[in-house]
Amino acid sequence: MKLHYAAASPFVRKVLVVLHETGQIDDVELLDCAPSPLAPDDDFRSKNPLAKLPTLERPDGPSLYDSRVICAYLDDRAKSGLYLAGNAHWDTLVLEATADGIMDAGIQMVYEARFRPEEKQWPEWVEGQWGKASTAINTLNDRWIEQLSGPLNMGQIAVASRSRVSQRVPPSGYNPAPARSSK
Ligand SMILES: N[C@@H](CCC(=O)N[C@@H](CS)C(=O)NCC(=O)O)C(=O)O
Repeated sequence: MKLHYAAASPFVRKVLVVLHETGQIDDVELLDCAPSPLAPDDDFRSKNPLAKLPTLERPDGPSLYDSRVICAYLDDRAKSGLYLAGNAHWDTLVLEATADGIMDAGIQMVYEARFRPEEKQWPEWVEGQWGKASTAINTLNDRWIEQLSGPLNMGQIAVASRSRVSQRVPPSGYNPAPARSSK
């Protein structure tokens, strides 16, 4: 398999952690990639019409894209049970979606500064993204802290993968609740 990746991408980091944790890292060739939302590469777009990382090429089927799809595929391929069963399954999915949402908000803020001309940047919109990220981080503290301990699951991997985003983006009015110990 071939993974289109960039080391700085938090979505790619999720996939890399799953590859390592499930013993599949040697099954994947890493292809360095730097997609731009303004100038997507045609060859890359033929593998993923959204031209986003991560994208996984498989020898036995069409490419997979979106980190959640790739992680679920790798979990199934290795039968590793990272998505848990019963009610815990839904908790894991919501936890992953919450962490992904924090990453999405972080990426939007990075792209606003990186790709939009300075005179067109919109501070209120950036504040709105910060609102999403900080509310979701507070929710991790308030609602999900118990799920962050115990045997490894996909929600934990997603939360761990997002942490660098919230460290990289300069906070503006960002005031999360202090982190609680997870026992
Ligand atoms: N929901 C997607 C988000 C992926 C994403 O936003 N990737 C960024 C890199 S961190 C990207 O490829 N951006 C290029 C673009 O937006 O055109 C996932 O979970 O894989």
